[in-house]
Amino acid sequence: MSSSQHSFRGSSPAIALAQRRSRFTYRNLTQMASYNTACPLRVVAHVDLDCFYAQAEMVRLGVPEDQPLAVQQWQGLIAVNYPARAYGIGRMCTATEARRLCPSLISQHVATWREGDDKWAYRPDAAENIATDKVSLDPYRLESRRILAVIKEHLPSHLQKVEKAGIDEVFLDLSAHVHAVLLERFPELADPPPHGDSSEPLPMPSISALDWQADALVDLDDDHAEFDDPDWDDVAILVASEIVRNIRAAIREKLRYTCAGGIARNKLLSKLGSAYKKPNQQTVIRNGAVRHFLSGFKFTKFRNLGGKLGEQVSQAFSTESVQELLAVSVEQLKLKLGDDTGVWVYNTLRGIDTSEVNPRTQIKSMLSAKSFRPSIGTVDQARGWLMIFVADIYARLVEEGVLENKRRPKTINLHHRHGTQTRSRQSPIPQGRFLDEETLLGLAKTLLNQIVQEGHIWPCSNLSLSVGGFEDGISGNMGIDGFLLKGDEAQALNIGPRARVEAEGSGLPHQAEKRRRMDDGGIQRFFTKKETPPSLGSSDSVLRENGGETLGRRCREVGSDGNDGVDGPSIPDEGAGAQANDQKTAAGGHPCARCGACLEDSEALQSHQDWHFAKDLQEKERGGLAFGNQTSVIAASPHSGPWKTGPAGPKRPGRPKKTEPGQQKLTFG
Ligand code: TTP
Ligand code: CA
Ligand code: CA
Repeated sequence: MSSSQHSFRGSSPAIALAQRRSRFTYRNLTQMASYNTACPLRVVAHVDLDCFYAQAEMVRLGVPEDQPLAVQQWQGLIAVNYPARAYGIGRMCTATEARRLCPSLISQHVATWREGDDKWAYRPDAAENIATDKVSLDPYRLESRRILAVIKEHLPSHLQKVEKAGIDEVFLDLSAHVHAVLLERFPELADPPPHGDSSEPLPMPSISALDWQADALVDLDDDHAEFDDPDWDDVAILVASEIVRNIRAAIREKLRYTCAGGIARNKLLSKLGSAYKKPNQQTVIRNGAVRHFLSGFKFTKFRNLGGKLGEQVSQAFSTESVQELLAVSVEQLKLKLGDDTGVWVYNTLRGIDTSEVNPRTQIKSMLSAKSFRPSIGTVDQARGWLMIFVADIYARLVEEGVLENKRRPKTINLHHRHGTQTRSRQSPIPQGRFLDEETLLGLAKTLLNQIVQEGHIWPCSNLSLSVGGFEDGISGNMGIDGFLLKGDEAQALNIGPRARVEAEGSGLPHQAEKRRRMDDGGIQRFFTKKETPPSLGSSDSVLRENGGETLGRRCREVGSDGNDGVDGPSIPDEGAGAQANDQKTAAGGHPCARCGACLEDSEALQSHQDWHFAKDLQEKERGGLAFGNQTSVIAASPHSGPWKTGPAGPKRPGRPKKTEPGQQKLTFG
């Protein structure tokens, strides 16, 4: 990376430095290079786009930066830019309320698929056509990929560890990259340790002051002082901060997007950091500032502590405050929460998180669905929707590498609702030949015919199509050329028009972007954002499992905590959503017996229950997998790094075994 020695100033006299030793060892330095998650010099960044969909629309439409703009979905808002937030507009507002608050607001409706049309498009009348349209998030996915590509371009190819953690966010483990920069800038670090003993402390950094430039630098804890000489963890985080600043500048310059960054020693802290100062800023949390930084938070804002677990903890200890919970001993936590969870919570409150930044995010299944209001009543209508679902799913299969035969699904499911009755049919997807859009559509129609033959299936209030059982392709058996289909070849193989656009437009070989399994620490599988059941007015949904696109239904619809979007709104997770809805149930409405969500009317309740149904199907499909390894951290060991990992994951109370819920995302499009 480009050297910016100017960041380091005020070198201390070498003799004095030689006598002082770092808190870190040669072994710690080596651990950085291997992305050891227990390495005390680890550096992780989180980058999150500002008001992402809103920026995507601003860029697409060439809207001036100070123009208030919101992205509308039917009558609601799903993203609000910062100029519009200044008028008090947030995701809680309806489009009408928002225009009242700011008459000059541009309220751009998301693109939609339309019944009878085989492409998504931006349509001026989309908001009024909830019955015939289905939201398409493809434009944002495309931008998301371009942003990811810029990020990767700005990291050395052999030293990158990037996890796409949502449609507009990534985690970067910068440890190995920073390690390389440190060796370049401080050649003394390349010397062998005294006596060949890697547990020897490193020499102190040959600098005494760090120039943090304009970053939001979180104040140090009381027992640390700004005038203390920096140690290697500070220098590492400074270098990481430079890298992030460069990446943000590149995204800005090449694609015109602003984003926020958080730089710290792990995912937990870096994610809190990126949300700390928005828009267009980056926050650095040095190790010496962690306690101070965290003490001001409610722990329910922490990654993985927002849902049921957070709720359980706050009930058990009658507080949501990190500060207050710090007084609770690990024994007490274990007593109330179980051993693993207790230890995990104890560490999390102290900013300890050894979960991996994991570039592998393999999709397990994809679902495209629509609830009909009014219901549909003919086979032709249903077939029209199947075409849309297939186009929607196929576009994502292309992203997954289906054209290169890298990954493909094994099964296809159709789910149909008539009144209170739900039917579903599944069929295998023939393997051994190229999977195209027409094949999928043919299979979907066959499934529909099977349902139709049963009779008494109209009117239909919900249809959903899903593919699952993803498998890696057989590319290992053939030369790579056999699978990288160029535009013409794709055409010859009768790939649908949409897929061709994707294949050509985005440069297929680049699409070979690896989707890898996200096998983050077990706790994450429990507690990261889950899909939220659609509720009031939710008319269509796309269920994905990829640890990637994080697209929730608007909070207010499931009873949010009143988040107005100003401070980085969160998608309500299962727990929070259900809780809020429980409270609303008392006030009337149509409660869901499964999760307590309170729906506006019986139709909305039905759609919502369809969601549960589709979800259950998917769960069943994934069945066998159990919780993965869980990182539990508490003991310090000078040789294995300050933290050690253990195998068992915390048990989620009262829930059946579930696989990798951290990867499940629901897109209500
Ligand atoms: P976020 O990153 O949560 O929010 P944001 O990017 O709009 O704003 P911020 O500057 O605070 O980060 O979500 C990313 C995108 O995901 C958002 O632009 C729109 C979509 N989204 C929904 O569709 N529904 C939701 O409830 C949320 C939270 C996001
Ligand atoms: Ca964002
Ligand atoms: Ca985000």
